[in-house]
Amino acid sequence: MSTTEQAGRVAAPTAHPLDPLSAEEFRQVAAILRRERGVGARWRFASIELVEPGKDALRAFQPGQPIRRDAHAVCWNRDDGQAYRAVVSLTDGTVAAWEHLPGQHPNMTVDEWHECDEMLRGEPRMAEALARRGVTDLGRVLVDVWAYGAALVPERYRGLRVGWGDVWYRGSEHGNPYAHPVAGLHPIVDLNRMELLEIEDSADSGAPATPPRVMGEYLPELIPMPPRDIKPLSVSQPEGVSFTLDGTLLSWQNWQLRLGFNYREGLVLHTVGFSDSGRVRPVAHRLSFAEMVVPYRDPTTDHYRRTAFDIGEWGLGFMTTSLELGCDCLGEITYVDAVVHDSRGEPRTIKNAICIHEEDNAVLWKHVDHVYGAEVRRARRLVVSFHVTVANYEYLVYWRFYQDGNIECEVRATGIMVTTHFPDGHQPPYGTLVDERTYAPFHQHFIVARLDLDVDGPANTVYATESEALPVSEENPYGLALVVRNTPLHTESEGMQDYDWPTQRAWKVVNDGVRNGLGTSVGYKLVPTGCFPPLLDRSSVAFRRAQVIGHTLWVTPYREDERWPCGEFPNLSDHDSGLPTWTEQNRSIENTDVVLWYVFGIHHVTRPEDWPIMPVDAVSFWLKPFGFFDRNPTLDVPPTPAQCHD
Ligand SMILES: [Cu+2]
Repeated sequence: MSTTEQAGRVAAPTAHPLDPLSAEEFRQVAAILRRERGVGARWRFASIELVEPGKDALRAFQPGQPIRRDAHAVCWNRDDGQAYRAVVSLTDGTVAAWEHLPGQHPNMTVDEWHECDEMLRGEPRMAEALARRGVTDLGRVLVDVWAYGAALVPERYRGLRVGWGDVWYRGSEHGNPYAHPVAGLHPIVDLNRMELLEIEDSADSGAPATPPRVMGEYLPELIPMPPRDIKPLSVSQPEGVSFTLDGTLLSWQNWQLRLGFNYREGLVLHTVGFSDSGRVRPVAHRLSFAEMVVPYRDPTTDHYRRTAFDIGEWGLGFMTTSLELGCDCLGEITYVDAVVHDSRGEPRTIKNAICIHEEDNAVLWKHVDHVYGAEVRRARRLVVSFHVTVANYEYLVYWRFYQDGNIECEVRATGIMVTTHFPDGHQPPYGTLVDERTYAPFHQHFIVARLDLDVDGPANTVYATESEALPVSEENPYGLALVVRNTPLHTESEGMQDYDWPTQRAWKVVNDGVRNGLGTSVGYKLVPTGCFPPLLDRSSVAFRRAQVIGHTLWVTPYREDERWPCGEFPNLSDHDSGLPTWTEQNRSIENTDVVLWYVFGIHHVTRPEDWPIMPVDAVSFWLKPFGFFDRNPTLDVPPTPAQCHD
């Protein structure tokens, strides 16, 4: 990770144990495994990431101390399909642990996605199947390989590293690659031998013989209308920005946090704290996205296998794309590069992977005194963001820090929807008509945020907080009385919580050992927005693999190795071996180091307006101080400009 722009940063970055692996460290991990474990040319690296130091070690760390560096790696041998998990000591140059993972299929890799597309476009059987549909220009074809759920893999291919492909073609050289689906054509591929096993060709599936005429383009030169008029808008901070970045340590308006990055979660926020009267009070130990599950809700031939695990199968880090000034981020931007690796273990630098900037956010607070006039403060927020492209879809992730102690996490989805054609005279039951004889299947994007909060320290309890209207009684003759009930969640089974509209249920993470000046326990409230029910049969294959989506919130006691809510290897999985398995122990979650797993996202009932490219659909949730401070922490925000104060 390295900073590419100089705005607001300190000259010599200080090394820290949470710094992501460098390009050189990726190379070393691969070299050590080649040397010590015979990881050869027929192997692939699925993942390499830093072993993050434990909480005690982190607390004890002093700048300048020697730093131990270790990495986790998962790799597999393509010849026999066997996968291994390694702990590699970079400090000692040795393999500290090497574990066989029988029956496990590591995540998909970007290399496989490209190699599979390449291989299939040169496959004579594919060329024949396409020619039968009138597609002869293979240069315009894209085969998008997807991962499978185990239950849907044909019996004869069980145990293989199989993928299945969608076939698309561009209407012209620079046309949208996802504009034209090739209906009923799905290659099944052995990704280890990188060869075609068979083609599922249901040309008789009811899809129309003549493809519809669709307008699936978005490039200015390909759309049938002139661009509308718009004037320039500039953001200028003539005196520079108000944040500093020292290595990976980011400081702004009392906030302090550390940036991390890995192949799977992408951006990770570590040790988030708020400086209160000069003392940095912990709020969160680690914030990230641990899984994203995207079941398509269309049981027809072209879609019944479509349940993507964009984090567990593909990885937000691997899919992160470079950001461009003025396009992706506007204003005074500090970019941070990220380093990931390819399946050979070679480092790959993503330039401008993370964008850090400040934004004006309208009014923070205001009052007009009828005698003395108005007093106003402008709100400013710090935004740390990154963008990922997972084949046809884009996810834009924004962590926003506010002056009042609020943290907002917003995800925007954009990109190109999966579409499918249907014959004349039919109406699609499982999607919305978006173009001539073309519909976009309904689907859902469930995102699981892993929120390792440490509110003023690790000993926290989660309370469900619910509003209740009291019945009319002698004490409440007008029926106005409203009380708020705070119920501590004692065990993991109590920690499985669902959104509840009638009680406006939310959750407070409280440190009962720390009191504010008012004498109440300090806390942070998780405000559940952007959540929705799974609407999935509990016996379905999709639900079995992603049981985490069955609740809005799960709470577990912190365990270093519990990171992936649908299991470490959702690729070709049969069931969810993460949260449902851990929580079977029904451990205590009271007055301990808790981790919250918040499930939110987008219930995507597709619209004609989402086609051919989707204007962003944004969803967010909030972490808000609740008694963390004993008064409004923004009284000291200065009036800028000066006329905001009379
Ligand atoms: Cu969607």
